[in-house]
Amino acid sequence: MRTTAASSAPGRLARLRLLAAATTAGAISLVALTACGSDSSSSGTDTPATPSAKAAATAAAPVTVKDPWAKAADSGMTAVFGTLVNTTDSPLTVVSATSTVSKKTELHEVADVDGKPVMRPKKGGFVIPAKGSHQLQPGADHLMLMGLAKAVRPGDEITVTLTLKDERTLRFTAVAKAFAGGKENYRPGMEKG
Ligand SMILES: [Cu+2]
Repeated sequence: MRTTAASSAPGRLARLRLLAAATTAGAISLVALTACGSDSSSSGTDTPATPSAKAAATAAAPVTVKDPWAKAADSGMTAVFGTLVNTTDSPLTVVSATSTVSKKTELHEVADVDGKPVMRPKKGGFVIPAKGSHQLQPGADHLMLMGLAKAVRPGDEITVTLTLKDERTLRFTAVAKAFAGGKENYRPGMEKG
């Protein structure tokens, strides 16, 4: 794979253009996310993270993440996207996540609530079908990084750890890029506190 990268500069340029086009398209869908899950944050259903108790059983998960990326953000929260690929003959479920830059990381979905797209925690987690994949993308399922410890700049590398239902874990790195349309309107004042 890596050997062709240096030899095809024109091809690379074309890919960059494609990427730019895709980003623009994605931006449009994200603009619609105006009511980002703020209604569910006060329900008290969040389970406290207690990963250390079971750390001894941790093993590498048979999952890879294709094309991971993060949205650059100055503060507050941001999202990580990519394609989760399951290499096994059984379905696998991602039940939780952590990142190196956020206090909290949630598995989010975008649901239609009264005709409006709304972000909220995904009940049951992300299910990756046997020998299949599950896509995380703007406007759909994504990893929500909440309570950023610092600004995420384009080019920054964010390490994300996913935990499966069977307690196996997967760590991957997402590189941040500017994503113009990704202003997620968690209403000011409701999130900080
Ligand atoms: Cu979200």
